[in-house]
Amino acid sequence: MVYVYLSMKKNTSISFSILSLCMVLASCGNQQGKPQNQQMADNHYCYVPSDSLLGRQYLDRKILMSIDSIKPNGQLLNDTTNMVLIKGGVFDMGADMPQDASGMPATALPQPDEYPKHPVQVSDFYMDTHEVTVKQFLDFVNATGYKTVAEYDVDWEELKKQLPPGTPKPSEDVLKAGALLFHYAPKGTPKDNLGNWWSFVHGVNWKNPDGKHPKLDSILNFPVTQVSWYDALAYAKWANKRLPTEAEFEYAMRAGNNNTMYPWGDNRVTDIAKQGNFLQGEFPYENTAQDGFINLAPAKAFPPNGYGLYDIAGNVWEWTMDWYGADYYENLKKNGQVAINPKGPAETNEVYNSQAINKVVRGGSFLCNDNWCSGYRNARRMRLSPDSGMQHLGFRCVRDVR
Ligand SMILES: [Ca+2]
Ligand SMILES: [Ca+2]
Repeated sequence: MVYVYLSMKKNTSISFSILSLCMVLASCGNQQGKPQNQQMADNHYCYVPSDSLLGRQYLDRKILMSIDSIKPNGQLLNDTTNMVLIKGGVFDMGADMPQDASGMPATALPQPDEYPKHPVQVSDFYMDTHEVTVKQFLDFVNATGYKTVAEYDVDWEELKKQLPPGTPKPSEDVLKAGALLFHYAPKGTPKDNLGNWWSFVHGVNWKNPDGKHPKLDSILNFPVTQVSWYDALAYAKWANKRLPTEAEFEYAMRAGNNNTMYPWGDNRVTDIAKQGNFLQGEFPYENTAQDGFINLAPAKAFPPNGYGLYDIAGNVWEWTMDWYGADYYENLKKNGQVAINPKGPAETNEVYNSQAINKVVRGGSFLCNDNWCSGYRNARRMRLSPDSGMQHLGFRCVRDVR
């Protein structure tokens, strides 16, 4: 069983299950027993299954093999068009409290998994200046014939391996291909069940991200959504790039500003206008769209941060490479050294459900506001099962400097 997790309120997280495929990570070079900084310095990423895969027990070999078979686009091998070089450095990763938190709801402030703040060093890297668009993803699909996870019916033989023995097979209809769609809930609907505003809808995928079958030509400049972590990994391999680590994402989001709450500094999101595509109003009941967009915005519709990165806060959440570990920061901090290029824990770890298998997503979406997820905060962490596609989730890529 695969679970979707979105923590929403301080100390709370709500889950609901969807039926879909299983999960993977492709990170190489786990070196248990070495000092943290040495271990991190030696690590590197790869895309192919190997005996040294970090967290391999979570991996779906079939999907990984399919990704492995994708040939990188030769024309993109060294292409850094629409990428920005981010100079590496050391920063304090994790929770930032505002000088004045008066009137701010708990949901707008650091969550337990953002602590403790700890020193991290990242190396130089290139990062896409904007979220990967439908056009870019279309080019990838046209070149490779790749099919996203949401375009496959669920394989019951695979799925049942992850379920308690004796779990009955659901109806065929439930196992049909699809992804998660958001819908506003009537005012007063309890906020304790994600199923009140997220629904698994058959036929939804990256070409039909909102279930309304838009003409593909009309959404080419919008970020691609309804893509799983696998799909993002597959695109990255074709583009000769990779997904950012959680640390790289936060470092890039901060844009050199030390210990500020947001990419633009410390001004509250309610005090500023149009820093990103967020939600105005009360989630999940209404959205006044004062920023001009009730749902997705085209890529680059808002000003970039100090590193030239558009929509690094808001519009769509973005996949990172790392497994989610609720206690990962604590473990790094215990080590007492600067963590060099940390790449997440070897085992995914979720305090609310020990069965959860989650990758980190970052940056918030058009559904974030201070009364809900505040995902536009630099330190805000969110997580999701790697096989899930959602209407407010996409990705961007990075590339090592060689
Ligand atoms: Ca908006
Ligand atoms: Ca974003």
